[in-house]
Amino acid sequence: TRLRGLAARPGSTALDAATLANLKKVTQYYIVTAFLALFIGVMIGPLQALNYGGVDLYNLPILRNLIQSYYQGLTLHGVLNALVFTQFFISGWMLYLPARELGVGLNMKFAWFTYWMMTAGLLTAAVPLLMNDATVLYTFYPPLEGSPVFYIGAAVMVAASLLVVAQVVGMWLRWKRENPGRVTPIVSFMSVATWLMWCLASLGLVVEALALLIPWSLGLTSGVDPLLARTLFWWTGHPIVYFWVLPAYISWYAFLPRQAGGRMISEPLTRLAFVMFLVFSVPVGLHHQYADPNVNNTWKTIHMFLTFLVAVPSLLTAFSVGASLEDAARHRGGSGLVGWIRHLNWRDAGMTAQVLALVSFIFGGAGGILNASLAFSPVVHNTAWIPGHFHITVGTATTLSFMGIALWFVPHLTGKRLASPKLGLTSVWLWFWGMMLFALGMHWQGLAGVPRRAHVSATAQPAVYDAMHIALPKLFTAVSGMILFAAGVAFFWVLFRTLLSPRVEDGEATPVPYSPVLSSAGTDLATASTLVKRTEPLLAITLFALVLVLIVYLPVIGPMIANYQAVPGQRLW
Ligand code: HAS
Ligand code: HEM
Ligand code: CU
Repeated sequence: TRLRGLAARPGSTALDAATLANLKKVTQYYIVTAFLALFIGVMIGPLQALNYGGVDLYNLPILRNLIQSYYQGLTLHGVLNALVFTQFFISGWMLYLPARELGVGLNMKFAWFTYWMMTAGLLTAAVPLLMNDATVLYTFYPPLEGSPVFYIGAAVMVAASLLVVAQVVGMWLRWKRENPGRVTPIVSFMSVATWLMWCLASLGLVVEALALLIPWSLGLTSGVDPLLARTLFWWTGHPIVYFWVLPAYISWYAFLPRQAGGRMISEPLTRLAFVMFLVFSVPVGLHHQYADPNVNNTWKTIHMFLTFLVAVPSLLTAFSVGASLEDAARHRGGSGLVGWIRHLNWRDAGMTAQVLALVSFIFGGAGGILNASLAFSPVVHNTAWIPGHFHITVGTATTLSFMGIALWFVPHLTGKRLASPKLGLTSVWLWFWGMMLFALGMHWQGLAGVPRRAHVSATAQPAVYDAMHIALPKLFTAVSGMILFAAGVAFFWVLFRTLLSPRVEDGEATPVPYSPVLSSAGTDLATASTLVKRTEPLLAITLFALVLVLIVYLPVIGPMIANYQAVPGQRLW
């Protein structure tokens, strides 16, 4: 009875069967599009790992016909994995969960329109990418210049994500009107907070695309100021990493405990963590620009301290989710200081994927805090260390969690049964070990001074790299690429076999795994704790966050506009 589900949540009215079926369909479209993008992106990754292992496959005739250069491949890899996979998965996931939990009617025509608009943006951007007409990497820093079609397609994709924000926030406001004085249920709270954060975060990119990149690439302006463009990019570019990881936090907090056999620790603490992300995610972008000239050091230092502050809600999460897992394992008979870990539900691939993602994130997060230090940054900036860092954050904490989630979410949405769960389990272990080895190799190479974004295996000066004594980390990186290739093949085999199998049951046979809660936020605001009351008004908190962002960004951006330097575009590859 302790593990009784919370399916009938207070204040919620179930969606009618037709709406639910339709909602599941549109969500399935989002999720499948996401994994198709990841599939292509993941097939390119090992070539890059081999490059950092000293093996150059870019001269192979088959590859030559498909991609023009290392950099076209790298652009496709970064865009498909980090921008397309994440955004489609998250849009489906964080539309479905609040719609389901709040149970207020939603406009399904609008939901489908948004999906098709996002897909149209994706296909538009894909054309120049595939034609080597937008080989500008996933950060599209000017003066690197791509086809206007790429920037327009990407802008349409982002605009579509803002329509999902409108849908979810609209749904929440409607729920609030129909349930005055109620505490927002926790999964919806986390989803709405994340979408509002994304709304604030996206402003930088929206301004960069509309005011700078699109007019410039259309030839309407003679050039673009690279510093201003980079600053607007990182306004969005840092918080986008929380937009990638918070949807996994939703699962770690609310669903993973039940999958592991335990309880969520505290709803009030979870609300605090998400409100901190809403407030502190955006005003930190300068930690990507410590090396940029003409940015006042005082502001760089302020962004550094705010970065340390935004690590706090992740630390809260570490202890809280850690406690959930320990609770689960002890309930299953575990004991000892660390011995309990063996008693987690390791036979379940979905749970295993997420616990391994968490383990990788201990290292990814610690590395992030190092990167943020103004003193340490010059050692690692623009080196192979950085891809090392983000493959155990977005590449594992996020991606392996989403892979694990898909193992129950796809059966839930489709009514199909998971094919080869054992192979699924193998694939998540391979991904974990592959990425840990990759991270070891890349961090190490970075410390030795190997640059990122470099076709090092084709260098005309191999002696430069030989002098770095990096034979071992190169070997690790090359081997990790092979392990990850195997992991990818195994995972996608399981996923596509599941998707292509016939529907055998009602998807509800695999329910949403809501965890029981140890310390609830309650249901009535009137009797709720101060923390719960103070965290409820998410719109007002967003407004406060906007003010903070303007305070730390206007003094940085103002002088850039005053000293605007129009630099003409370049195409390198
Ligand atoms: Fe980062 C660069 C700083 C988090 C992604 N980051 C990047 C880039 C990407 C990225 C893609 O300050 C490269 C951009 C480019 O192309 O140039 N990052 C941070 C900091 C954090 C951080 C302070 N990053 C992320 C996340 C990402 C991500 C999350 C994606 C999802 N990052 C930087 C900086 C740079 C940077 C600099 C620029 C570097 C440069 O020079 O260019 C923090 O948010 C991290 C906080 C996280 C923690 C970890 C908490 C641990 C948890 C796990 C607990 C485990 C449990 C398991 C419970 C403090 C929650 C228990 C185990 C059992 C077995 C039971
Ligand atoms: C870059 C390998 C999966 C996101 C890279 C680089 C390597 C690599 C070696 C560095 C290239 C360079 O700096 O020249 C792999 C392998 C993967 C994999 C072997 C697994 C099969 C992923 C996943 C994501 C991801 C799952 C995100 C969801 C990125 C991004 C870049 C990158 C954003 C930066 C691109 C740029 O610098 O423009 N990858 N990767 N990768 N990877 Fe991966
Ligand atoms: Cu950042």
